[in-house]
Amino acid sequence: MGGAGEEGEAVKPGGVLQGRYELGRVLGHGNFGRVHAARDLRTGRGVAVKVVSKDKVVRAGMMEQIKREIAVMKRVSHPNIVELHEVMATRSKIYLALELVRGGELFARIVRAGRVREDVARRYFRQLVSAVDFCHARGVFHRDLKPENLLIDDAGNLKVVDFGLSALADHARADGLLHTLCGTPGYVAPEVFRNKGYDGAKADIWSCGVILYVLLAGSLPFPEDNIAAMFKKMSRGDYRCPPWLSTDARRLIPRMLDPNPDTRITIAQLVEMPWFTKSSVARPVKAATDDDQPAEPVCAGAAKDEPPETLNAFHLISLSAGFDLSPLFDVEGGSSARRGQHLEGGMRFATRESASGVVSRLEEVAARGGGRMRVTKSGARGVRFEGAGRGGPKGRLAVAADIFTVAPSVLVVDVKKDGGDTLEYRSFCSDELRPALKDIVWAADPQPAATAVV
Ligand code: PIT
Repeated sequence: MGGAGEEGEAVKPGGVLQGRYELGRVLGHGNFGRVHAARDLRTGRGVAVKVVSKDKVVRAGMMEQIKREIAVMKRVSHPNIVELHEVMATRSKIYLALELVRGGELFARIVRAGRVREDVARRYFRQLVSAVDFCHARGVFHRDLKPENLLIDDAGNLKVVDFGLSALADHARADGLLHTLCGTPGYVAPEVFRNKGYDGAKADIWSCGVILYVLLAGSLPFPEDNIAAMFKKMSRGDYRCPPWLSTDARRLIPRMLDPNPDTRITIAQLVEMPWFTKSSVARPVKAATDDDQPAEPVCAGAAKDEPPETLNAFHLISLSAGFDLSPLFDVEGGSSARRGQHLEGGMRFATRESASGVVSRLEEVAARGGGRMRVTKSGARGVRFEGAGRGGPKGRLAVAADIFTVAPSVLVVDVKKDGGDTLEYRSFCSDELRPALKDIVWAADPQPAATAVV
């Protein structure tokens, strides 16, 4: 939404506008003013009111822009676009009474969840494309599409807001192209940066491609720490897809993030792509054939399998080598962890095995010693076992393994010495425990270059 503006006069929660709208909490900041939740006193209906300071708009020379925003919003009435109910004005303010969307920004959801499951992303993305297509058909180009400008309502439907930077087709110059440099770095198409005119529809499709990538990957394809470097990467299509993206997503994203607007996918083509058309009902797994090989460019880092269901834990874990996840935790052994070794007297690993599978594996290890060890505690939260004999001078070796769920199908198992001699424990770990657990340890891909998330 950007462009926050403080109000000079008392338009405050609890106040009543024009005897009609009782203002509530601030929902966010639009261009030139705040957006409040409000109640229409005549109908009792909830609305959102964007309060714009005329003074600020005039000072910024943006009166035309506000007028355009209003004109555009009147033109576009669509279930996935925030509706403009009414415009009011006083000497110093303009008020836009808008459809109330209570669920907040899609951006906040991505930040909270890390990323979004493909089926959920597909639903949002279809609604986004429906809204964008509708706008384009009416000669409206949004030009600032990004997750901050996509709201989610109580029913989980997406609503596009902020047409403050939008353009109408009639603003194109004689070359048929738009020339204003606008938008948000990270989401703006490379041809907009080039400043030689651009097709507003193609530029919006690029932004939708970035949004799709962000939804599925949880990060920007072209991080924006340095605009020049970012532009170079955008122009070369230099980005990578994380390993969990499906093959269909890997085929679609490069068609949207095509640096050449002339060859970039159109909405008509996009809605025919398998990722877009896929039904949400699970289909039987089909054996791979040669026909499955992509004809078009596929996003680098391709995985052959469907993505795992789990969210960001996979990403975190994939960045940690096999057995030692200690960089993810701030408990004991920090210094040895930083040296990339096992925890002092402990080891930790991630697994996609079920808790009961981990427990029986640990019980097997304990049983292997031919009665040398006995299990003293066993349950879904972990296992403890110890030497059956008297043990050495430091007592019986005891090992405790705690099991934590970090995501729906990812466990972290934390193995510690719970008694006995450290050297004996270490050799038990390296000679018996580690080899026995090797095949259930969820390890980073053996070819990190192919799966790195840039
Ligand atoms: C909400 C809820 C809602 C509307 C908005 C935000 C509107 C935001 C907005 C509207 C604009 C604009 C910038 C932001 O230029 O129902 O959280 O016209």
